[in-house]
Amino acid sequence: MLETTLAQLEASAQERIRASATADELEAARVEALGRKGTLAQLSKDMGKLAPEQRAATGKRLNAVKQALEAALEARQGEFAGQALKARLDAEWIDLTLPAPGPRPASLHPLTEIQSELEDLFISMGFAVLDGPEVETEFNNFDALNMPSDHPARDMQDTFWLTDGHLLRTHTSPVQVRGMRKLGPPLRMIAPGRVFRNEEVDASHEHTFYQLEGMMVDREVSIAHMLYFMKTLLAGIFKRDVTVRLRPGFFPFVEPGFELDIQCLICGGGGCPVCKQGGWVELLPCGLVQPNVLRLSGIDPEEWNGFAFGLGLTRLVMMRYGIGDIRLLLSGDLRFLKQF
Ligand code: FA5
Repeated sequence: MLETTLAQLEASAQERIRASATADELEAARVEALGRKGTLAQLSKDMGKLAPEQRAATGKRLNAVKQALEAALEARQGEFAGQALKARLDAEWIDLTLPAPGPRPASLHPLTEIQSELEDLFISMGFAVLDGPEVETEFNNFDALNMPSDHPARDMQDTFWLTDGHLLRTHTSPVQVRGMRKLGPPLRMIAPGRVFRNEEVDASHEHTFYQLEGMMVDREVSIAHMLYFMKTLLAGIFKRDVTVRLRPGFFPFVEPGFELDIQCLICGGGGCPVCKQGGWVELLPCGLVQPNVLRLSGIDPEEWNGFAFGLGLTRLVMMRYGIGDIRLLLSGDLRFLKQF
């Protein structure tokens, strides 16, 4: 009786194993036949009811069925694994004889591109391009620009101080100081470069960004001269009319001082995260050089005067290309960079 059931069970389990089309179906067949609560387990329990002389023979037979089913399962699992491997190899197949795609065309980073356009423009107007160190002395970054240690204006630029008393320059203005001392008047210079501020980062503020300083020292320099150069700068970059506004601005190293803002080109002035919903972007602070600044760098303010400006180069790049988040510029993300 048990013998017949065992034979039927083996036949139907073998059939299920053969017929399983997926690894899941195969597993279900295994659980049904060989699982802890499966049919074979049930049969071994029933063996207890047999006469002792029958028990040994049936036990042997039961083991043989179990082994046969395990072997069939393993074989079928092997077939599935083989099929999966073949599918993967077919999908990953590469024709090594095809020609290589060749080097990707490279392009300049948009910051580098605009910086060199501005350098060319100012060189054509007789300006020297100066470079200064990113690690500066406190004196060049602040004191020589009419900001002694107790001056509240220092707080406007959150500073990364180094342990030896130096700092990461907070603006490119210390290169004015280096330029005045090295070249003396008359002087026309620009100084593009990286600056650092310990600031909260958002869509329009980075802790590391680029400025381009400009300075002219000569006899009888006026605000009209300053405006001429700044307008030329904007026309050179935007090559179209942009709406600007000039308002009073305070910087201890210029007097009078101005802020030149540009109507936001991301939103057209309607308000967005870049202009903090205000419609205007601070771009180009400027003014006539404060006489103390000239004096501190050995230039007689009775004889010479000048103007200076500090362009937010990173923001200018954002305006020119319509980049809605400053963080993209230094992200190194090729999907972003490939657009330029
Ligand atoms: C200055 O740094 C002055 N040295 C500029 C100056 C030079 C004024 C010469 C007068 C004469 P300000 O802190 O406003 O000023 O920064 C100048 C420009 O840098 C801003 O208008 C803005 O465009 C840009 N800027 C400032 N902070 C950030 C920042 N965290 N991320 C990106 N751009 C910034």
